Amino acid sequence: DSARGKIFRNGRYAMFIHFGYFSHLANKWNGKTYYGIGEWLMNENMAKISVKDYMANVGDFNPANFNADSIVAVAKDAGMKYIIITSKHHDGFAMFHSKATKFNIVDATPFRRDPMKELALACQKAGLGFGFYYSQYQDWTTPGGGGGPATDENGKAVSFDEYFYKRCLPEVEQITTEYGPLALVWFDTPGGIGKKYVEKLVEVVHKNQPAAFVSGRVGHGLGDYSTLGDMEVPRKNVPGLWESVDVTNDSWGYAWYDNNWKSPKTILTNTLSTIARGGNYMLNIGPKDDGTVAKQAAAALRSAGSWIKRYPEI
Ligand code: FUL
Repeated sequence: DSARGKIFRNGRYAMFIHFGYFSHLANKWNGKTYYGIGEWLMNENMAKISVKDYMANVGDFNPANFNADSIVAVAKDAGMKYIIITSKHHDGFAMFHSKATKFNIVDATPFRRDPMKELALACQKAGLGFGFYYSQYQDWTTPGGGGGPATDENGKAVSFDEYFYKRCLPEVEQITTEYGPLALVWFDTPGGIGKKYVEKLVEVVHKNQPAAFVSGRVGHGLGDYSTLGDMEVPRKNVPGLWESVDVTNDSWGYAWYDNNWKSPKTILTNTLSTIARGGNYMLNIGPKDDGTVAKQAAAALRSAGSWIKRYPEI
């Protein structure tokens, strides 16, 4: 399909957004701050939060000031051409109105809105590409998911197969059919996932969204392009179709103390050198607990954008 990946191939510069229940926690749990990437807070290497405790407190998450149009305005002013946002990260919390679990932002929080729908529509309106991040293998709160509980609430063993067919696949069906046209689906950390599952995911995305790319991190070499290591901006040329994923500060998900902002000059240098080497540069923002974008990130992106936008052919 010649239309497939058009937005990726022409877009080159994108906004990555890590947004979730972890944005509310902001790398703090029970009054203690943890240092590391914020979306990993619950993990055993960080705050080691039990599934029960993690799920029990999700009702405190209320990003009431989330405004899709203002996020899209930052991306546009930055010169970015598409946005990829976390619909479900490793913590298993669905940031859309999932039909497969109640552990989702509409049913489990006072926010009650579907921010994925709002952002999809705002991108369409502004002429930006849009796509989803989806953690297909790791799911730390769903029984059977990678790194998740091995049994259900009744103590019955749950296999990865059950997690896949009851949770993962139905959700991938849902995000690829209910949110308009997608530029790509960004799967991540394939870990020990079996090839038959990856084949199924690729098939579903390509069937429902013929123009969408599937990220290389889907696993088993079945993606449409490759992604370098996290925050890896290459200093030499890289062959093939590839992207570099990077952060505006240090953490993907919001961490309250993280003020190590990249300067506009660094953003500009990274963008241009990545594009010049044939790659795409996807730069992350982690919206805050109230859903707003940190003003330092917005300012740096806009400042770099004032130069980038003078050269629309880049
Ligand atoms: C990683 C994930 O484990 C991180 O949390 C983050 O999403 C990054 C972009 O990919 O491998």
